[in-house]
Amino acid sequence: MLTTIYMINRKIQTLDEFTIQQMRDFPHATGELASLLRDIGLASKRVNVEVNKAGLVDILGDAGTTNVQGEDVKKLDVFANNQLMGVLRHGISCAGIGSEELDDFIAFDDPASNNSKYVCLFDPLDGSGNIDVNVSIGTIFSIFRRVTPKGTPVTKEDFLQPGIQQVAAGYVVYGSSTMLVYATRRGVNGFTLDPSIGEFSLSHPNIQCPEYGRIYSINYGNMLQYPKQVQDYVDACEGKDRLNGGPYTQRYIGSMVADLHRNLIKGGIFMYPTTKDKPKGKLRLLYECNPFAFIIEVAGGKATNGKERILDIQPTELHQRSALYAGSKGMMEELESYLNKV
Ligand code: AHM
Ligand code: MG
Repeated sequence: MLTTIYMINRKIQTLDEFTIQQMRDFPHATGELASLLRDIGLASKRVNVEVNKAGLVDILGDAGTTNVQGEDVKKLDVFANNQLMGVLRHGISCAGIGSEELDDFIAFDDPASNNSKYVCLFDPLDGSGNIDVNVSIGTIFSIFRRVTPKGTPVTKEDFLQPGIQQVAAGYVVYGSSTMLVYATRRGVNGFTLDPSIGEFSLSHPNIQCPEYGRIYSINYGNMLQYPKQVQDYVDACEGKDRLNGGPYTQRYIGSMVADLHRNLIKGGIFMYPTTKDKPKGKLRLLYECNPFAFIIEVAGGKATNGKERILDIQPTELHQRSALYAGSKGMMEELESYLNKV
C-alpha cells in the first residue's frame, strides 16, 4: 500500500532509543552516559556533513583561507575538534576533555560540568592524511568515570587512568556509509547513519570479532624498521610458514578506524609496531590505542603493545605513544608466539 512507503520503519532502533533502553536495565542509572553518547553522535553528524564536502574545498576555498561566502574555512581536523569540544562543553554529562588536537586537557569548570561524572578523550579526525584523497577517516572516543570528587573541576588524574577503567569507547567511521560503533562492558554495537532521517540506527547488534580471520594490516613500507619478531610474523602471514593454512591477505588503508573496523567485522589483525624512527610507536595510547583495545576486547579479541595488555598500561602523559597489536584472538596468539621468541 502506498501509505506504508512513507512510514518510518519502527523495527529500526535509533542510537538514542538503544542507549535509553540499555539504561533502563540499571535502576540507578542517571542517563548521563546516554546523553554523552548522544552528544558525541550529534557532533559526528556535523563532522560527517563537512567530511562529505571535503572535495569541494578547492571550489569553496582552501582550508585556512576565506571561502566565497566570506566564511573562514577551517581544516577538517580542527573543525571536528571544535564540534566535539562545543557539544560536550554545552552538554551536561561531561566534566572535561582531552584531545589529540589539544596540548593539554580542558576542565569545563562550570557548575553543571563540575557535577558531571564523566571525562571524554578523543581523536577528532583520525587518518587525516586521507581526507584529501577521499579515503575513509574516523573519530575515536574514550569515556572514563572521573576519579576526583564531583562538584570540583577535573584534574589530569581523571585523564591518566589505565584503559581497563573505560566505561565506554567507540568510533565513527566516515566511509561508504557513516557508522558509529561503541562498546560498554555489555557489548559492542554498531549504528549506521540513515541520511534520510539524520539518525544513527542499530545495524550491527552485538558485534563479535571472529576468532580467526585472514587479514593482516601493517605499513609494509616500514618493514625493515620493525623488530625482527614482527618481520618473521609478517613473513608467516605471507604464507612462507603457512600460518593457520595461510597465506593471509594484506590490507592497509592507513586510517586505523577503517582498518580496525574491517578487521573487527571480518576477523584479522592490525599492527603498528615500534620502528627505529619511532621507538615508542606512533599511535597515541589515550586517544587511539585504549579505545580500540577496549572495543576489540569486549568483542572477544585481544590488544597488546607487544609486551603487555594495552588496557593495563598506566599512562604517565596525555600524548603518550604506544605500539599496538590488536585483533582476532587466535591471530593475536599466533603473533605472540613470535613476539615471545628472543
Ligand atoms: P593521525 O592521528 O595523525 O591521523 O595518525 C594516525 C594514523 C592511523 O589512523 C593510521 O593507522 C596510521 O596513522 C598510519 O600511519 P602510517 O602512514 O605511518 O602507516
Ligand atoms: Mg589519530
